[in-house]
Amino acid sequence: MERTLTILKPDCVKKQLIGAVINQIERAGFRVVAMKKIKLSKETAGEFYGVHRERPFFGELVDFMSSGPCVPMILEKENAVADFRTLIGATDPAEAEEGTVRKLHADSKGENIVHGSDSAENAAIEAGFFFAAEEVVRNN
Ligand code: IDP
Repeated sequence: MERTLTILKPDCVKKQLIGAVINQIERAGFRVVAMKKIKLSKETAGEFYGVHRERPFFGELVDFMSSGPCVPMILEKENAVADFRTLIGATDPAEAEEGTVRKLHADSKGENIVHGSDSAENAAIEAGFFFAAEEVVRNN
């Protein structure tokens, strides 16, 4: 079993797609082992995306990620990191495969509905960013 960290981004919450996206995630075989709804400050959003600090879109990304509540979750599945990135599709919805979460719901490369960790190592770091050990509970 592997874990990945996702965030249902503020556009997902604003569009009232929390349920629809979690449904797609669960139907794809992922188990939700941790979940909460929070509103990130600009500072916290900048910290989470610190790796992109020098990129031209960093300010836009921080403004967007702190624009409203989001829903971080830890998901568990065999091959969770790679399978989740397949499920959500390319960063830019225009380039995402048909049927992927971003192709179905995202408006732009910036406002693209979901985050998905890019490695198991980063998944563990990102999980620790949002969740304390006692908030992570397997279904059975
Ligand atoms: P990923 O989320 O598909 O792994 P990354 O390249 O790691 O994509 O970028 C992180 C996030 O930064 C993206 O999901 C998106 O919200 C935002 N982002 C990436 N590239 C751009 C861009 O060119 N313009 C605006 N926002 C961007």
